[in-house]
Amino acid sequence: MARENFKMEHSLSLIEYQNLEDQVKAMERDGYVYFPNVLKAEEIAELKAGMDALEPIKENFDHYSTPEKDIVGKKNKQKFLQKHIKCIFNHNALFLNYIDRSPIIELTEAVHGEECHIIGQSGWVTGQGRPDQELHVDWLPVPLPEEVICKLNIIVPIFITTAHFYLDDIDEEIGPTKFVPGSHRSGRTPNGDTTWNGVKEQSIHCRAGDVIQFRSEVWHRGSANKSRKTRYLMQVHYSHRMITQKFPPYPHRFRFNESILAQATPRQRRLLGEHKSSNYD
Ligand SMILES: O=C(O)CCC(=O)C(=O)O
Ligand SMILES: [Fe+2]
Repeated sequence: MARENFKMEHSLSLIEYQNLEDQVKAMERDGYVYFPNVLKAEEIAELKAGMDALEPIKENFDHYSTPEKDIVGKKNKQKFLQKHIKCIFNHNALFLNYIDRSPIIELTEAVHGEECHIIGQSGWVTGQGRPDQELHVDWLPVPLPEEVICKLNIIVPIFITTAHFYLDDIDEEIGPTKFVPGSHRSGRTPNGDTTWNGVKEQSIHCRAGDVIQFRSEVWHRGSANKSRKTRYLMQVHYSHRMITQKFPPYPHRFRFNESILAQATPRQRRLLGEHKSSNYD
C-alpha cells in the first residue's frame, strides 16, 4: 500500500529529514523527528517475541494485566491486555542493541550531548480495550509564560526525548499516539486543552519499523485500541547526562545483569551510565 493511502485527515505530518542538522532543527521547531523504516521485518518479529517473553517485576513498577485479571502492578478498572516492562535492556541483550540504534543515536548525541545516556527503556504491549490517555507532557523542565517564550523567542534546551519504536502498522483503530505539534513551545502543560496556537491534536499513522523521537514537553497521548490487534511499542528514553536515570528498584537497589553488561559496547556502557568522572562525581 502506498504510504499516501495510509494517511488520514488528522494524520501528523511525517517528513523524513536525512541530514542531522535538519533533524536537530525539526526537534527544536516541531518537537519531534520521524525516522521511517528503521527496523527490518525480522527485527520486528524478534522484538515482539522478546516482549512476549518478558517477565514483569513488581518492584520495578512493571504492570501486567490480561482481559481476565490484574497480575502485577496497579489495578485497572477496565480489564484489557497490558504489559508494560521497564529497563528491558536488563532482561535480554536483544533490547540492549536498540539503545544506540542509528540514526536515532546520532540525533540523540547532537541534542543531549556526547555524554548523554538513557534514562529508561520499556516494552509496552496493549490489547483491545486499552482506553484513551489524557493529553499530557512527560516532563516540563522549564515552565514559562507563553508571552515570554513566544515574544522573546526563547530556545529551551532539549532535556529529555523518547524514541517510540512502533512494531505494528499504526492506524486509527489500533490506537495511534496523538501529538499537538509545536506545543512544546507553549511553556505549559495542556491542562485539559486539546489545541495549542490553533493546532489540534494529530495522529501518528505510521508503519511497523518506523520511529518517532519527541521531546518531553510535547503535548501527546496514547489512544484507545479499538482493534482486535495487539500493539507492541518499544520506548527508549534519552537525556542529558545530568538528568538521573530511572532504573528501579529504588532506592539504589538496581543491579545490572552482569552477563548482559558484559556484551555492551563502550558506547552502550556509557548510555547505561558508565561516565567519565565530572562535576559532582
Ligand atoms: O502509548 C503511546 O502511544 C504513548 C504513551 C505515553 O505517552 C505515556 O504513557 O506517557
Ligand atoms: Fe507520554
